[in-house]
Amino acid sequence: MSTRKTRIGIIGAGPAGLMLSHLLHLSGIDNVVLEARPREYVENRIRAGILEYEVAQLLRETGLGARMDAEGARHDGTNFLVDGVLHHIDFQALVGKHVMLWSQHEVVRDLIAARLAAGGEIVFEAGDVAVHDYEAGSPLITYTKDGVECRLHCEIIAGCDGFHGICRQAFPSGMIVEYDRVYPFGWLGILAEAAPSADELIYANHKDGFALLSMRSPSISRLYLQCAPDEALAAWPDERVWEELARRLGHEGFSLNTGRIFQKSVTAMRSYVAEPMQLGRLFLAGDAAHIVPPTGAKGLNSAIADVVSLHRAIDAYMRHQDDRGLNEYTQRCLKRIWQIERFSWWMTSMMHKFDHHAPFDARMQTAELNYILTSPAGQMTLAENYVGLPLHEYHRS
Ligand code: RFL
Ligand code: PHB
Repeated sequence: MSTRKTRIGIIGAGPAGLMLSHLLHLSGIDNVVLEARPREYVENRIRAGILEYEVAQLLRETGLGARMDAEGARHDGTNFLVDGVLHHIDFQALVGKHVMLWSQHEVVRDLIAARLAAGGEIVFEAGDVAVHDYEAGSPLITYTKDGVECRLHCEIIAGCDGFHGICRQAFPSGMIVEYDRVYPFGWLGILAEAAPSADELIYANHKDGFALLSMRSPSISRLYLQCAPDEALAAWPDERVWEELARRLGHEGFSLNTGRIFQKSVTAMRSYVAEPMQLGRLFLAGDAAHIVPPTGAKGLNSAIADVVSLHRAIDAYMRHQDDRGLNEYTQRCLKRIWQIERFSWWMTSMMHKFDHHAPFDARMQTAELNYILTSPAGQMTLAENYVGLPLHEYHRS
């Protein structure tokens, strides 16, 4: 049995947990991260690809921007393909901001490297992680490492353990209200050794279903197709994937670059929010508290927004015994999160094929798209949300 102490115990080494650990370290606040998976797994988990303007700024300001600026790509706009016609949305012209294309696993790699270089502690392959006594004010985390039982005493527990983690589930039933929407489709995603076929992303609304062209580097494409939520990968040999992508993304002057597919997976889509995000000294952040469908590219970004808020609250408490930020954490985060939920739901509703749509609903979707793509006000709404709502505005008291 090993017993020790830290100030903040963080569960989960995804973007939320690692960024919180990094921000706390920069404020001189001792913390330990417990992660169920091995380091190699966490560093190679392929997920999101777009960073909001202020999230990219935050990485730079906290010493994590060098590789992103050297190897990532700045995107000043994006494209919508509707009825075979390409519409360009110029973020820079509309709202004076851009986004960065930089993979989540690269952000995670840089965060892990920075924490370890600074002497930070991340316990990978921590087993049977459980939280105790957080309502009483003297929190304890128990776990096992290499067969040894460990006890970590702390002042605050940050539950950054994703949607399937244990922290949200530790809330007694009746203490949490869940808001949930499951969509009747998923995304089949591939990574391929193929130069991107466009400079910026293409979001396609096609009569046979949504498609998205994205990328990871000048030689790697990331592409998605709307499919059934439980689609069998066996039904999608590589040739079928390329044919379908070429059809749904096709437009004048476009040709789809193809290459070896080295990753293929299906992701189901849901919107989910748990309220509240705090119970006593246990705070939830990121996917542990909320999920969005990926259409708005917001999952990773909203995980970072939560921990920016949590870090500020912890910092004020540790420095000045000011616990207002901690007490108002749920309320401050949820204000922004529901904006993100709305945008992600709206993008998803506007871009996908809904089999149950009555002809009236289908016309409404077309009208919505026509408005957004032809009205400067509509385009500005899209651009403002896509580049990211301010990280701090929603955190003012
Ligand atoms: P994460 O990244 O899930 O990290 C949680 C970490 O907690 C660990 N963990 C535990 N550790 C200790 N004890 C336990 N009992 C634990 N249980 C879990 C996990 O191993 C993991 O390391 O949550 P975080 O930090 O909140 O970050 C959120 C983002 O990862 C997420 O919102 C996005 O990646 C969502 N998402 C996407 N978002 C986008 O914006 N664009 C995308 O293209 C996109 N693709 C995706 C995605 C999420 C996916 N998931 C969750 C299946 C594709 C996939 C497949
Ligand atoms: C991605 O590159 O994986 C990506 C980009 C934009 C999205 C979703 C996923 O909206």
